[in-house]
Amino acid sequence: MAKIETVRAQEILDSRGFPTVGAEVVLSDGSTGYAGVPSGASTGEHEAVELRDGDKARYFGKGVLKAVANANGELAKAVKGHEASDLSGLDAKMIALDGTPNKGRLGANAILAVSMATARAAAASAKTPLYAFLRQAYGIKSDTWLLPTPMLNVVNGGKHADSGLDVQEFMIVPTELATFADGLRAGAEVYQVLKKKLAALKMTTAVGDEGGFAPRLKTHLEVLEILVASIKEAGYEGKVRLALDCAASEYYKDGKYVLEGKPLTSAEIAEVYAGWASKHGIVSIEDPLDENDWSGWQAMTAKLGDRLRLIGDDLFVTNPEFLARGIKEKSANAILIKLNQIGTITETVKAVTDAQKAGFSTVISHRSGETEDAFIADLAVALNAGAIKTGAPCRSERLAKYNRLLQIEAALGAKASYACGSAFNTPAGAR
Ligand code: 2PG
Ligand code: MG
Repeated sequence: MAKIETVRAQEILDSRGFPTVGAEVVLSDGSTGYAGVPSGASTGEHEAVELRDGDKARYFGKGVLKAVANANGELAKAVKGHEASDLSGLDAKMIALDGTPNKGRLGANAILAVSMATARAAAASAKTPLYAFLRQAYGIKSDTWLLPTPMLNVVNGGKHADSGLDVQEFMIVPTELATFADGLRAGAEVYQVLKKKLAALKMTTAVGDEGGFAPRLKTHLEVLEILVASIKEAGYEGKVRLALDCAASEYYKDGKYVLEGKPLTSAEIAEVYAGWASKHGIVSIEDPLDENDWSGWQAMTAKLGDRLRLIGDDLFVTNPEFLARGIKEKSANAILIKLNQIGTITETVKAVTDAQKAGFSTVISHRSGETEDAFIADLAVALNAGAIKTGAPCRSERLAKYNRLLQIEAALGAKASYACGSAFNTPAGAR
C-alpha cells in the first residue's frame, strides 16, 4: 500500500512542437510514475476540455501553464494521501473537484496527467507491469492476453498533412499474421515498398503528423490502388487489409459531404465508401460521417455494418454516455478510444468494457500530437482491446507504442496471442 505524496507537473512539448502536460507522481514508498498527455488536431466537438492559456505572447496562446498550475495546486492537494492503487477512487475525486461536465475548470489535460502518472507509480510500487496492473486495478477477469492488431496510418490527409486528400488516414492492417511482431513487420515492409513506389512516381516521401506519407495524389481511389499494389509487392496479399479514418466532420459543409469537390448526401457518400470497400478489401471506416449526423450513421450501419467495422471517434469521443446512445440506436459497430477525449483512465476503461459488452469492436488510439509515452500500448493489452491505431511505422512517438507492444509480447511469451482480424471480424467481412 503506497499513498500519493507529490505531483510534479510541467509544460512539455508534443510531437508537433506544441505544449502539453507532463507529470510525475511520487508515492510514500518512493515509487514514481511519469506520464505525458497527447493532443489532437481533428478534435471532436464534444471532447473533454484541453485547457490552454490563451496568452498570445506564449506559444501562440497554446501554452498549458494554467493546467500545470492546476495539477501542481488544487489537484495535488486533493490527491495527496490517496491510496495510489485505487485508480477509480482517485479519478472520481478529481472529477468531483473539477465539478463541470467536461473537465473545463481544471482541464482534462491536467486531470489525465495525474491519472496516468499515478497508475504508473502504483504499478511500479506493486512491481507489476503496467498492463497487468491496469487489469487488476479494474477487476478485469480474463486469462487471455491479446496483443492488438496494429492499424498503421501510412498515407496522411485532412488536417494532418497538406496532401490535399479529404480523407485523413489511409491505414494498413495486418489481419492474417501469426504474432504481433509478424504483423508489425508486415506493416513496416509494406510502408517501405510504398515509399519506393511514391518516389518512382516522383511524389514526395516527406511525412505528415502521424508518420504517413503525404503524396499529392489526385483521387482517393489512386491512393487505395497504390496501397493494394504495395501490399502485393511486399508479399502480403490477403494478409494485410486496408482501413480508413475519414474524419468526415472536417469535410461536412452546409449539410453535404464535400468529397473531391463534389457535395454528397450521407446516402450518396455511403455508396462511394461501399464501392471503395468492396473493390479494395477495406475492413473498417472510422468517422465516415459528421459527428452530429446520428441518423446518417444509423442508416450507414444498417447498410454496411455487416461488411465493415464503422468506428465512432468524433461521434462517441470515448464518452460512455454517447456510446450508450450509439449502442441503443445501432449507430455504429465499433468505437475509437482516446484517453484525453474523456480525461481519466477510469472513464476510458468504462467506455471499452461497455462497448465490448455490446459486441462493439474497440480500437485504442493515439492522437496526432503525441509524446514518447507508450501508455496506450499497455492499456490495449490490459483490456484485450483487439486493435490499436498509433500511426505509421515511422517517427519515435509512434514507434514507442509499437515497440512497447513488441516488448510486452516477448515478456508474455506463450501466454500472448495476436488479435489478427478479430476486431474486424464481420459475418460477410473482407477477411
Ligand atoms: C483521429 C486522430 C488520431 P487527432 O482522428 O483519429 O489519428 O487524430 O488526434 O488529430 O484527432
Ligand atoms: Mg479519427
